Amino acid sequence: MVKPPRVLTIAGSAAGGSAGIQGDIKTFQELDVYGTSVITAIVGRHPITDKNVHPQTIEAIEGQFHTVRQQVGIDAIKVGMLFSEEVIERVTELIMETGVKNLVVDPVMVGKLRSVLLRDDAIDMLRKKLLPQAMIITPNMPEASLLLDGRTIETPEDVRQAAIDLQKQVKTAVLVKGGRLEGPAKDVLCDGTSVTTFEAPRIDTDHTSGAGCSYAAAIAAYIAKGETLHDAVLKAKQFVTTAIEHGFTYTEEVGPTYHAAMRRFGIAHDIKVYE
Ligand code: PXL
Repeated sequence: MVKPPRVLTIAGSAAGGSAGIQGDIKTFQELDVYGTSVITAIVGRHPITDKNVHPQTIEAIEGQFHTVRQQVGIDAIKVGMLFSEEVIERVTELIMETGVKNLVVDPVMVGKLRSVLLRDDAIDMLRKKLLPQAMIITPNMPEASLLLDGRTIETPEDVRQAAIDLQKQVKTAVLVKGGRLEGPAKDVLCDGTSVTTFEAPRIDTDHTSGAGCSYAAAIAAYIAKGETLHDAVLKAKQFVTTAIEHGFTYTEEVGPTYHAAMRRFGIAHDIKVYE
């Protein structure tokens, strides 16, 4: 009997199917792990303010969490959108009760379509309560900047220094994603003993919606499958770079990455890895 490792995503529902719960579950399926979910909020289309974000009640979140624990069990967890202080606090307690150490936290704050995914007043709670519990956190450049009190992060050197300084602050491994750099997409992993850069070529596309979610989901999937943190990041970067390479759109808008790309076409680009 085949029993794939179990990976739980705790995140928002992204109706468009590219990001959040939907993007994570597609990623899990592609990587042959058993995906489960706790939906923290339901996000509609193009909200400029947070009016189109519908947070779920603590009761609804607890109910989903208990279902997953009792019916399935958990080998690894990926956390995405949490939205409020209250949800961060309760979700952190629920995670700690499980004793699961394979915890990937994507500190999502603002989506590509400018939806507010985390209230401003919740950043401190995230930083103090949840992030120190993680095995790895995966901020993009704007998120790393917010976590480092608004510091400017523009160059590859800034990205590297941000990874080092954030690791010292939260005392957990940090992957700062350089997707907004000019030139190659250099992501820097700092685990407290070494600093490693994972570099992919820049892909000329607008269709990257959900890339950050899928990257973190893929890291969680590979960790659940027994990979080291370093190899999980490398393989997840191969997965997401390939998904971006084959990104597409059905409309005039920013479109999704193609979650099935690596399975259908193989790895699109070599990832350079160096200290
Ligand atoms: O890509 C960030 C993100 C995460 N989670 C949810 C989202 C988005 C972007 O729109 O909607 C639920």
